[in-house]
Amino acid sequence: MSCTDVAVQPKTYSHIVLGLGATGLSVVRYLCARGIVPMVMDSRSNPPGSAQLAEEFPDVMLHTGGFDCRYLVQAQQIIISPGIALSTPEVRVALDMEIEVIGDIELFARELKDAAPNVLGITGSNGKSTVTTLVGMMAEADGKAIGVGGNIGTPALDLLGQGKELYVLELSSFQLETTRSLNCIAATCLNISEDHMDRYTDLNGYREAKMTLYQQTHLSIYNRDDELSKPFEPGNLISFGLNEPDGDDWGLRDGMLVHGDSELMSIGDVALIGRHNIANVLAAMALADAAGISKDAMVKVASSFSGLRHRCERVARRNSVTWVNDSKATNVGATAAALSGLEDYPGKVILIAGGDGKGADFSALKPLLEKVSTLITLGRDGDKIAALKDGAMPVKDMAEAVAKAAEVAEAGDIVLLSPACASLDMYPNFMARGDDFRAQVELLNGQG
Ligand code: UMA
Ligand code: ADP
Repeated sequence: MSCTDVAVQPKTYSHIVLGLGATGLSVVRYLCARGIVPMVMDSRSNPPGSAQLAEEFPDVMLHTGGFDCRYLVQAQQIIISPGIALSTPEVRVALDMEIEVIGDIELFARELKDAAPNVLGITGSNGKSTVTTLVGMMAEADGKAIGVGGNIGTPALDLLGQGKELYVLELSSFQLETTRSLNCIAATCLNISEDHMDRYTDLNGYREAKMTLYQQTHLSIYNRDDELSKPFEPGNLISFGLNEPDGDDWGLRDGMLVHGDSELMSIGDVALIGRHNIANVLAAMALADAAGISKDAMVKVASSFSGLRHRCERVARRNSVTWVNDSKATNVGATAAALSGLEDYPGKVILIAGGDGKGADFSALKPLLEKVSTLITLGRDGDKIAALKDGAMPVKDMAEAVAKAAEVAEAGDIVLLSPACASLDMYPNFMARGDDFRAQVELLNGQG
């Protein structure tokens, strides 16, 4: 059915949910609980939530294999999942007819509109999940009833109705494109580097989506080491950075993490590894402080939290070779951070990279690849990365990548999976890719 073929008038639905992944299901749950029975559409022929929908909501009609304009043009509100672009032709038709198109986070924000501000918002190109987790743990350590969700995994709407006093939301640029009513206590854009260039025409379009978060907060917390993270408009601003802070800012002085003049903890006591993670801890502390979380709770968490799985995670040490899973490095900035952290590493670095590059320009990796002794590439855009270094070795899958790495690695070396690409060309998600890496490394043990 094309968008111009709207002559046949079907039953109407006031609310249409576009997309039946985790977000779509959470939206259906939210609407049905309020007595609204929506229609659901997904462009895939067998979307992941279909069995669950049929079981939980047998009365909800599901249209698969495309978006049917006959229904869309009659809706009052379309709730779109983050994986669907607003530029999708059928969505454009609805937008041109001034039908409201919003995301799940906007519904969440409207639900809280009469409450005192109780949301902390986190966006940026890299570090969002680490900072979101840190803030969640800090709040918990301070005895607060906390809901942690958004892009990190649990859809925001699923956090409602559980008596939470504070919400910490990780927000992607896709989610922010369809959100305007958040009323955050504090929000941050951690950093900006190129990502999702298959959804945006350029870095500016991507950055603009992220910057909208600053219009929805009482306090904006930016990264003074990254000019692109700074809000377009002046306002109630503070910053974090890996240098001495001014006034009420967060930073480093004499080997200590500090807030203005007040010392918090020694850099050496931070359990996370890498300079980028010191920036993450400072950002988390700034957010936590804005929500009234005690400094004791912040320091306790920063001294003990050693990181999430699949982010520079050491998965094995075998014959004195260290194997590191950084499968969550789905863009150039994240792989650059991992490689920069290894600049002074005394052994050789063997890098496994490649996957779905999402339209990225990989050239920023070239200087950092000098530290890499062997570059092993795989996946759809592996060849583009291989072209950056003489002697790169393209392989067909993770098993071959790990076998090659084991062949060249010697005692004292490090093998790093940090793909600079999404995993979707080869795996359901980055976790499956990291798990495959770990499993292949474990298989080596059986081979002596
Ligand atoms: N899709 C279709 N047709 C549809 C609907 C979706 O092809 O009709 C595709 C999308 O293009 C995408 C996949 O299905 O490839 C999943 O999209 P979705 O919108 O259904 O995703 P959800 O399952 O609802 O999960 C989303 C976030 N995913 C995306 O934004 C792609 C999850 O973030 C998030 O945890 C979840 O909502 C709860 O808020 C994941 C992610 O990859 C971790 N995010 C991107 C990233 O971090 O880089 C932005
Ligand atoms: P996100 O949720 O934004 O993807 P994560 O905390 O999951 O962020 O980390 C994703 C990847 O980015 C990992 O490879 C991690 O090592 C790297 N990373 C984490 N924080 C930063 C940072 N501040 N700057 C650059 N890279 C980072």
